[in-house]
Amino acid sequence: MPLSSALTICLVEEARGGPFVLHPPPTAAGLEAAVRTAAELGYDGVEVFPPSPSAADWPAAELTRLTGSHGVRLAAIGTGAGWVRHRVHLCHPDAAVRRAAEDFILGIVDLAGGAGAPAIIGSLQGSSGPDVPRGAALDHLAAALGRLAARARTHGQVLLYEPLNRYETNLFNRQAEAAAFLADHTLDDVRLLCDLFHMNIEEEDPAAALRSCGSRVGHVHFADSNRRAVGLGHTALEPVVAALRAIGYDGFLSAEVLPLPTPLDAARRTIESYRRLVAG
Ligand code: LER
Ligand code: MN
Repeated sequence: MPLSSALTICLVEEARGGPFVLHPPPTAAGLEAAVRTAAELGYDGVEVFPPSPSAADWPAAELTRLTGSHGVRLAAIGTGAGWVRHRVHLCHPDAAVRRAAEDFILGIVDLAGGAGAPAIIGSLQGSSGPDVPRGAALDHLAAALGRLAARARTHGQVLLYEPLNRYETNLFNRQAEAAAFLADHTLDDVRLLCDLFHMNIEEEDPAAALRSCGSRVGHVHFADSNRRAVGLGHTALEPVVAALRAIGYDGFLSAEVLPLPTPLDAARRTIESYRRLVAG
């Protein structure tokens, strides 16, 4: 199977400054325009960052129809709105808040699974802190990932867990350490989301890190060193693509980048770089 390209669509008003390419209003017309843009530029898929799992907040019920009618696949659905909007996460000292985070993710797992895609756990993983030391935080994380992956499995999906850079979490910043944690806890249906922006900060050698994680790699956020579109920073992408090919990765390279200099420029620049590096 070849690699595939994807473009991020953020429907969360509170995340307007975030690293997502298209930021349409959370309406059916807004979502349709964004999906159409991705399709017209030649993307294979879209990755959606919705405000919640609820169809009351955005046109969730339209997702399958819109992707189908524009001939793009749904690459994944993000859960970060649980953090951005509600400040819940999986390592919070309060069990009720941890539960709320898990319920939010379960809703997205069901939504994504119903649409044939995996859900992403990024910022909702949280961090350890004075009230939740590292050991306890990792116990919370492992338990939640186990329950969430079991739900994803009922949809025939894996769960995507994303190590983040040190400024966003203190749980796992490097891919191989996260892969070892998943293996130690026999979390076999949890795959790594390898974000090349975070990896540029944390890894000694991003390509080597990908090679060491092998089949644990489940999704890739395709970003340059400065979190701009690939081609607008200084990450060496050729070795990264070679590493993904070497491990047999056949998923998405999904552009989770800042919409700079404009959303359309970032989308165009990404697909040009993708064609040069992957398809060319
Ligand atoms: C989410 O995919 C991510 O990479 C985090 O940095 C949250 O923005
Ligand atoms: Mn990411």
